[in-house]
Amino acid sequence: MLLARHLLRSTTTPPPPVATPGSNKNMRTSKVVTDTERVEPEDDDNNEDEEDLLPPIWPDDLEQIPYIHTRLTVEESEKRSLQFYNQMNARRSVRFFSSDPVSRTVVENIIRTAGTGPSGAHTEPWTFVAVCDPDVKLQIRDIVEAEEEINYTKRMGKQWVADLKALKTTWVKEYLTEVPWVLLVFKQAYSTLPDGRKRTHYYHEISTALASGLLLAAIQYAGLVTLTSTPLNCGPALRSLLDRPQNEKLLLLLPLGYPSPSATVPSLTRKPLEDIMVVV
Ligand code: IYR
Repeated sequence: MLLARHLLRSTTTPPPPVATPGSNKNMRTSKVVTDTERVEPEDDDNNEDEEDLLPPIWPDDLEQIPYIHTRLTVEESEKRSLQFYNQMNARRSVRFFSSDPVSRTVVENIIRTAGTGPSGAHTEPWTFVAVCDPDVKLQIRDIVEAEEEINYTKRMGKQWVADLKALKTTWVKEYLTEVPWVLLVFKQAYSTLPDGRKRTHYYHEISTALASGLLLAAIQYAGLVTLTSTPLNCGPALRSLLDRPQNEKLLLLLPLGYPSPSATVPSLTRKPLEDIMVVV
């Protein structure tokens, strides 16, 4: 049987990640449910015991409701897609921020927008922490700068540091205490049921990354700027500072605000369409 399975696997296209029932027992393997990677169940995990199964996330008889859709004309669609592209093409990663305030309502709306992203089995495996408290921003800065200094001088290596030189990025992150808001995006690997059993959040990393893309678009659309950063090795300290639970891991840290009047950005261009699109 094992051999048959093996042969089958080697002659067919790879199966999608194996859906683990999310029981405690399977958390050993569901740890392996790392997003887009293939999952090999452990041999002794083949027989999913009925009592191991969690109730499905959604009931089998979940109601289907009409999808509300307004059809645009081709002309309108072309016009809007071009307008949206122009708006998004003006987005840049900005490293110089003004301390001008940004209303909480705007922050709530952009996070609502991020929360519209698709997610594996609609598990919505994300938490967006919006920090406006100056003390907490200072502590975030201290944590990030201390780690980034080690990153730049020891962990990243000469090639990486050389590749970043023109971008004028360093381990000093003044903007973290200047901006009105710092957003921290956490991915949730699983959730815990009231009885303590753990439910796997399928594709939690890609789902949260997709939601973060929507967050960036919403920030741009709201007339604000950000810097998409992935502070290497800062996750555990920031998670504990912000009192986030064990199932959450930091994915991104984004200062949010207005650009300072003297803000500059590196003169970079984007790949032309021909280089990023293949029509088959
Ligand atoms: N995380 C560091 C280093 C860094 C890495 C990349 I790749 C960049 O595009 C920019 C910076 C930092 O934020 O400084």
